Amino acid sequence: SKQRLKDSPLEEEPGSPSPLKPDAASIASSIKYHAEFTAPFSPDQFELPKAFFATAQSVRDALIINWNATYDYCEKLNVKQAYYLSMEFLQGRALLNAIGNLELTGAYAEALSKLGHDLENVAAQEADAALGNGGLGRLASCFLDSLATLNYPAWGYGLRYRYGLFKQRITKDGQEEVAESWLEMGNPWEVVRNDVSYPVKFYGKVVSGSDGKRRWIGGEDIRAAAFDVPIPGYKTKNTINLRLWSTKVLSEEFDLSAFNAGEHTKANEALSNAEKICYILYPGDESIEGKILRLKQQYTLCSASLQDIIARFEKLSGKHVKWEDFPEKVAVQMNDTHPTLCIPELMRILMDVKGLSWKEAWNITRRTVAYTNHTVLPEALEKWSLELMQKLLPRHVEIIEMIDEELVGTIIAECGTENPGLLEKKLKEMRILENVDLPPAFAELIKPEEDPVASSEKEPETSKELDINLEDEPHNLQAQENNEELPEPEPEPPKMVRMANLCVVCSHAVNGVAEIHSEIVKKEVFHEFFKLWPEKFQNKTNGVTPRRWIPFCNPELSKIITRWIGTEDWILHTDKLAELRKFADNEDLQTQWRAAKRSNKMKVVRFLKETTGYVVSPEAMFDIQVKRIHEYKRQLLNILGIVYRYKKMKAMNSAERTAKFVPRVCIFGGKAFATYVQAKRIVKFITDVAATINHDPEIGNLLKVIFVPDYNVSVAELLIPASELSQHISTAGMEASGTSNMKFAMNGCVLIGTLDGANVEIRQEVGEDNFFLFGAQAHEIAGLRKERAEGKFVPDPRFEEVKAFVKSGVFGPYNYDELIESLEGNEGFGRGDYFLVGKDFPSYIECQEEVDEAYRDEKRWTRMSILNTAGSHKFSSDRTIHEYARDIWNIAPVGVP
Ligand code: HBZ
Repeated sequence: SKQRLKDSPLEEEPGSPSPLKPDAASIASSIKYHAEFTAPFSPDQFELPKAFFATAQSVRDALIINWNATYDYCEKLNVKQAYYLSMEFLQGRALLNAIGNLELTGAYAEALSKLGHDLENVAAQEADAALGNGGLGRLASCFLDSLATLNYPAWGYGLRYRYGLFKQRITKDGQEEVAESWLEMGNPWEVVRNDVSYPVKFYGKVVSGSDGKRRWIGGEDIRAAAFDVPIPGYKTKNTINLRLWSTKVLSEEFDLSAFNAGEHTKANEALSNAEKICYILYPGDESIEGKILRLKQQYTLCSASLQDIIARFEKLSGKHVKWEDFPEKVAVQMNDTHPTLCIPELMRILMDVKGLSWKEAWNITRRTVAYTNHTVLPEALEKWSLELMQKLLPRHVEIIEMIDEELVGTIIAECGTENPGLLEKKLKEMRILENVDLPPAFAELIKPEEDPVASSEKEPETSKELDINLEDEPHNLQAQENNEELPEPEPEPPKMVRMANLCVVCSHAVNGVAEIHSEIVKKEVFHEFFKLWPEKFQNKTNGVTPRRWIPFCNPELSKIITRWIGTEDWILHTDKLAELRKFADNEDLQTQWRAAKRSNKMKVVRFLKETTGYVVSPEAMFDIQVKRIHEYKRQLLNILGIVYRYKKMKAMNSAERTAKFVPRVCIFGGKAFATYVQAKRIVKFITDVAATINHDPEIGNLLKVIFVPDYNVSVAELLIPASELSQHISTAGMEASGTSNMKFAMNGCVLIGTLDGANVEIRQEVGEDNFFLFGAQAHEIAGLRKERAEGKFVPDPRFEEVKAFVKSGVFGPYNYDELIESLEGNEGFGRGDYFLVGKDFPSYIECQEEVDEAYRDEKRWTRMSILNTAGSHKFSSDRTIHEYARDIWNIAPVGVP
């Protein structure tokens, strides 16, 4: 492992420490200092956990100097800054990334070795900061790295969850979730800012002041306190800030007399109510309490961040605050709809606190905020119960209602009233408020046919659901007073706030995250909005930080790349990777390339033995699918393909088997959302298939299936460099982009995939011959589903054969009927193969045969692998961030001197 660090392409020439950089001796003394004075461990030992803590503290010292300089410089220049608001930041570990960016990897390795430790073992002590669950959160973290590296003035804002995304255990029953207590050993990277906190209010009511202004009063007040994390850029002094909010009680809310009277829980009630907001990422939201908690989380992020941004703007404006200049200094990017409340919150602060008019506040807000969409799945587009939101955030609902009313006016003005059917359709699709009557001024204009009075007398469904006191409802009282025999009322559809529509209406820019996704956003998801405001819609194809995802996780390959390109500049200018193309057939490069892959595979062989007990052969092809478990990502297609392969193998004798099949280790990893039953069944199924195949003596090393437990950023850093084939096989049109596909390609892994998300662009860049394509295309999906629903789909006999094999019970006693039934029938919930596994199955298994054939030809495969790395240069998040900075945020780099 020391070798790995020595081999780092980022290392300085030995013996020539930069005058500005500390050498190993001074680093060692800094680590010793922290071990003695700041690490929260017993004095008599220097074991790995303490070594990690002391090392991280010493790195933090170095970062703080740059961090403060960046802060001061941006304040001094008072330039426009970008603020990236996200409910998730999936940072992973920070130590190797920080010293890599500081170009101190070699010096730290040497210093630790003087102190009797190995850097890699020390780094492995760090808990992953898993404040995110998948692509969206990891994207936010990659963006921070690029923002810092490219010297952009920017901040990240998020929440400091006490427990990160759950730890996944695999038991005989499948996935089990365990709390991820990442802060337990302390977090050496964060700095609590005792002087930075803001009040955040919930509930209460809105009143009109004597000046006619609306005021939000009463309710529950908590405080959001700032914890800052430094984000160093690579080869630059710029170190930006990730500010995470933690919640606590406003002031002395501890009820001393209750406590002294023995009512200990009651005494602490306010504190625990405040603190629980930041307990966990994704509190279960099946219950009303869970929903309220999640909305409180979102509002806390938005309110505290905006108060902070506004305070900075006012401070830097000096005596004369020109609010119309706010968008010249501030760009707010909403990472999906989760931070949507920053729209009404900014409006509220500007109007109710700063005294601006509606029009002024609206203009400022619209020019400030922008929205990134990450999903086209209708069920994933966030909606909140209007009633719940009204209780929790009454003033924000007033503002949202006003925005909705203005939108209705715009739609009517654009569409006219001549064609009421068309107008109604547009209003239904575009309004922010769903199932809510039109504002009175407009209701007159487009009177519906039926009697509106009758429907207004119905009891709102949501009131029942929310257990809201209906006694205050005037229409209800009247029904009781009249004592009439009312017919059983039809349940009314719940009134909802559609967050995505609010985002689109109020943002000056709306972007998708890959070309195909941005097209779907314009043509389908927000088609009516696109027709109204085409200029708002953009594409920003995702990217990943090349630092973490090539040199830091794959130093051996990086050394080879640097050697062949002749410079390590490719780490900053990834377009240089394209130069590898001309050496793709060079035998020397090919030999070195294969050796690096082999060495990375060996690390995974050891890791798999430690974590799962399975021993796999490094000679086999490493075939990997790691991502959140979701039906649309089709882990089921992959595992059924494996079942098919296994069944074929069983029908052959040993010689035939070996001749026909390339040995494979098929690795799965990923977490299923705790309440997503079908996804958890898929996990259980994979582990059952694995147990059967891996223990089948006839199969041996020809096929192994492994489910890696607790997939996270650190596991990804180990698996991706070792992967040879990786699977990105979602139903076309459903994966917005995917970002692991980019990381795999960068690490010389060949992809098998559908024409979906960023796969489309990856295939273009790496070349069609170097990508295994199969499956239906996005434009065919609707037709195929229709055909299916009409009972016209004829399944491939091989698919039927595989399903029958599973049903026969080969994989143990667990009942897989519901899983298999989801792939059968024509239509209905959990049936009818919505994700078209059966439709794509034949082309998938045929494509897998082509994969085997290509892999048998070592030179061909290595060439494909090299061309994947060479063609991956577009997918650096540096490129993506430059595009956001230029097209959406209008910010310019500032190099801290
Ligand atoms: O965002 C992912 C997309 O699925 C993926 O295709 C894309 O590459 C990535 C970055 O743009 N989306 C998510 O990760 N989404 C979530 O994690 C999510 C979290 C909470 C929600 C909805 C979605 O309420």
